[in-house]
Amino acid sequence: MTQLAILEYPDPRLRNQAVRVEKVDAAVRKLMDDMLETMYASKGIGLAATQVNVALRVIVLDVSEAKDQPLYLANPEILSAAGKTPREEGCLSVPGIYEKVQRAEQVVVRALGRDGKPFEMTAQGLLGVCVQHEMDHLDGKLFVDYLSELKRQLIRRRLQKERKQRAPAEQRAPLSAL
Ligand code: K2U
Ligand code: ZN
Repeated sequence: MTQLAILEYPDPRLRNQAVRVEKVDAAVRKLMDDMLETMYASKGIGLAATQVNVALRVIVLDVSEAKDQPLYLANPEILSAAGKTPREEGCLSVPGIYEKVQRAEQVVVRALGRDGKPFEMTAQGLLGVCVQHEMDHLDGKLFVDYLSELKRQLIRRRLQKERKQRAPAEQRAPLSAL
């Protein structure tokens, strides 16, 4: 398996619209496995293919404490949603930022599993929020889109400053140029 690079906001590729997979074949299964490895390594509980620059409707999740209950969803669709609940969210593509977002308390989801067979599941609580968060990614939507423009601007500036500080010395502008 391979760890994949996770795109960071405001990378425009995070806005790509993912397309349905035609078949859960060996290539899609490898993508699912690589996404899961990447998610665990990044201490996440969900990951969408658009976050690793693959515009396919594939998400992986694992909200278990022991990190041993992975879920693989291809072409996920929300069949029904009920209730409303605010919860603080984070995102591996918006590191270090946590903000409250209002989402449905419970969703019924239909998808293809890693075996290519269709299944349905009812997701609530953290799993329900995570499924909705990941499905937004497949439509190029980020949780920061639910915040005010001012907050988004502040987040963009903070992340760009942190990226500059993280950049290796050879990529930083020489002091004489500052
Ligand atoms: O999409 C992602 O970047 C994965 C998120 C999924 C998520 C977002 C909001 C609420 C729950 C899950 C990451 O897992 S963010 C890190 C994280 C980890 C545990 C709980 C909440 C957030
Ligand atoms: Zn996210």
